[in-house]
Amino acid sequence: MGKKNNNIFDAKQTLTEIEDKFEMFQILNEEGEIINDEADPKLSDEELVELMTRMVYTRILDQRSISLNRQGRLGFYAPTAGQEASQLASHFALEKEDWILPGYRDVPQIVWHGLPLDKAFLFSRGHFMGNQVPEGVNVLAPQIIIGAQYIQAAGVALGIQKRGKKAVAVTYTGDGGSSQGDFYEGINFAGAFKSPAIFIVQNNQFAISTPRELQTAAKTIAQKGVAAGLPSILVDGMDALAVYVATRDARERAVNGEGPTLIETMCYRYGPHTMAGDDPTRYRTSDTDNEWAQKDPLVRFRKYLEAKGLWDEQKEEAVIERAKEEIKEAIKKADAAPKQKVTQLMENMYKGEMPSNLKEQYEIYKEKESK
Ligand SMILES: Cc1ncc(C[n+]2csc(CCOP(=O)(O)OP(=O)(O)O)c2C)c(N)n1
Ligand SMILES: [Mg+2]
Repeated sequence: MGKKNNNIFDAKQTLTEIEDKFEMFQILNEEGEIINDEADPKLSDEELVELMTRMVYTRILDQRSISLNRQGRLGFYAPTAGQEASQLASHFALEKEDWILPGYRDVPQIVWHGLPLDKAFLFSRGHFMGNQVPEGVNVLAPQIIIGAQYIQAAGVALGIQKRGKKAVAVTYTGDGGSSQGDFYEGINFAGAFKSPAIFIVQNNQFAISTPRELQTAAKTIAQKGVAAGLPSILVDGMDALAVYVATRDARERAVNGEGPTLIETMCYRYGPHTMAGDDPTRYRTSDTDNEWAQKDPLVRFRKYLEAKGLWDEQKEEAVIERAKEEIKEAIKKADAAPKQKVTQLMENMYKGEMPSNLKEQYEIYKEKESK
């Protein structure tokens, strides 16, 4: 019980009223049943199958990436299992001309946007060729600095706006990212300019080992958008249909000149933060893990599609086989890339004249590499 005070204005009530407005938007329940008919996007059978295919494929890509990392064949990797609906159903609402500004966990979205898989693997290895994006694929390199992509997205969206293009800039960060200064600056800037941006916060409950409850006093992350004047929504991030609709609507507003949206997707990462050695059992209980497993985005969508007669074991097996085959080919292609030279790294950084101290080092490496 708080101490009684003599406040004239009930600011606490204003806060409570705003916070209580953010109920979680859901269309498909855990049994795979539509519980919100009005919001059903009525995707075609083909689209439903495509979205399921991408989620199954990406779960396999995650498993293979973890295994390749353990074999020493990949470098940096941030697991994605549990976040497929959040990542791929939001991406499914986008168009080819839209720009994606991903965080380090958002490799699946940029792969489905057109980044060749072997390039994603080279990115993981820290190879500069992994960041050489083919012409016409509108993605930036995954951002490692937490939240920095939010400011960049505000800039890209402003560029799209100034050129009068019918496109959006979509960016992703995590619950932890929403505590960064860059997060607030990005949403505020885009809000002020009414730029066509979509800001997605994938709330997977943890920033490495820091739980969401310790991250912020805000009851939801979605409500943070209100302060910047953005339409904001809290959505069930394990529900592909809800994530799709929230993103589709945000895109429609953005290209119609109605400005940016903030979307919080409530989700969970099943694996460790990255493959660099954190142990989730030290900060999460298996009870919580199991609770979230019940909400699994693939299980739910599979049930929905099976009931419609659109999915079965054979279809799933075929996707898994194709994924494994393509991953094998892509890693082979990544292996065949020329070994990265230190001098190349430096040349890529400095188009013009290098500072003299680096120039000295450059000459040393050039000499070494020539042997
Ligand atoms: C500016 C900055 N500070 C700290 C870090 C170290 N760091 C890497 S990941 C991470 C947690 C981010 O959590 P969240 O935003 O919830 O994303 P998630 O990894 O859960 O997807 C931190 C603090 C960083 N990369 N950049
Ligand atoms: Mg997180």
